[in-house]
Amino acid sequence: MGKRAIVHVDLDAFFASVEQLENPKLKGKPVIVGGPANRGVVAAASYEARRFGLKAGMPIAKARRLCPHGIFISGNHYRYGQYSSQVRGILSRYTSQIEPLGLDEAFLDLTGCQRLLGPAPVLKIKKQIFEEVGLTISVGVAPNKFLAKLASQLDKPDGFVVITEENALQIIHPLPVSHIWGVGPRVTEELDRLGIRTIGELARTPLASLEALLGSYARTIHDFAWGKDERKIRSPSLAKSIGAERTFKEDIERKSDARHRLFQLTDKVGWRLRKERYLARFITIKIRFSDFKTITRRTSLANPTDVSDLLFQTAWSLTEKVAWRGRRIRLLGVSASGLLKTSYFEQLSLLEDSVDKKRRALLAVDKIKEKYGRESISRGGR
Ligand code: TTP
Ligand code: MG
Repeated sequence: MGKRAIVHVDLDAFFASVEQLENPKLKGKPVIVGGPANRGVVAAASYEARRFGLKAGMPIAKARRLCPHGIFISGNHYRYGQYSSQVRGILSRYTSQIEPLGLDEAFLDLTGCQRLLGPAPVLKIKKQIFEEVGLTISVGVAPNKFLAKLASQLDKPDGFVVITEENALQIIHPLPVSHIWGVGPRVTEELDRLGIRTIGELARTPLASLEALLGSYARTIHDFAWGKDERKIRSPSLAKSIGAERTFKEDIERKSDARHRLFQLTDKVGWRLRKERYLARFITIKIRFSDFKTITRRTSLANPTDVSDLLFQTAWSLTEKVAWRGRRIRLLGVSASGLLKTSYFEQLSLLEDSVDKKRRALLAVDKIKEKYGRESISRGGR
């Protein structure tokens, strides 16, 4: 594999930073997000709170003891989802090769973007996220995913670390093994028993003795310890899109007809998204005029969604911006992209209540359609 430019970005104290951003009185104060909804543990602690020894996963009761003046907030997961999509929107200006990890982290593959290899573009990403969203991120740049993720953690918060093939071992070998992705407390302890504490010590341990301890996982972390990692950026959902288009028997002239047709198309796209269990982040419209001139316009949705009406509103406002009056439309198309698995959002209860109600009603209608055929319930355009 040739030299790659992998970037890992990770928002700083994400949930806590959002709370500080939305309530300036909390700036500079120890803010802890967590509580009952998070099984009574700390989900996020601001860097001010971390000075008291607080960290994610700690029981709230213990956190209160360590930091009695802390500000404890149960948090608003729906809002965090909105910030997350806003950040992803900015990242997608740089490449479509994005692999999100959870809400606040992502890998980007910027290989081949020669001008992107220097620090300038990464600083631009940081600047845009700070200026447009208001949050700070830490960034790691390296030839592979393992090193990039490790790099982003080295200078938090608001960090920026570049690891190259040349300096990789010098940087990682003195670090404790717990810096390796996937090495948790249990493995750390087992390695410690063998006298292996640093990544350098792990690298110099023969693979066979690690295999006796860790099985097939040994090779992966041994490779990591030598700075090796061939895994690719996986952005399957971004490559994928779900769309519907229609060429009309007679070209459309009237705005109300175009609106009605677009409504039917977004209804179909919404139905397919829900069936395949995706939420869309972007919507693209396609218009072909009677002279065969074709245009497409794309925009991001306010929030990831599979609700047909919301797809329609955005698609229609895009269509209205196109100067098509006086021209006749031969074909209309809508496609949804930037797809995210619905289950992820449901698990974290990231769907706004009112939207969630609408979705549940739609899902009930979908069920009837599945059973009795798509024509059993038809929705009229307004
Ligand atoms: P992290 O990136 O692990 O943590 P962080 O962003 O709060 O802090 P930093 O990256 O600066 O070290 O997780 C991102 C968000 O995910 C975090 O703000 C809250 C949430 N989260 C949980 O809900 N439960 C958890 O156990 C963890 C680790 C995170
Ligand atoms: Mg983070």
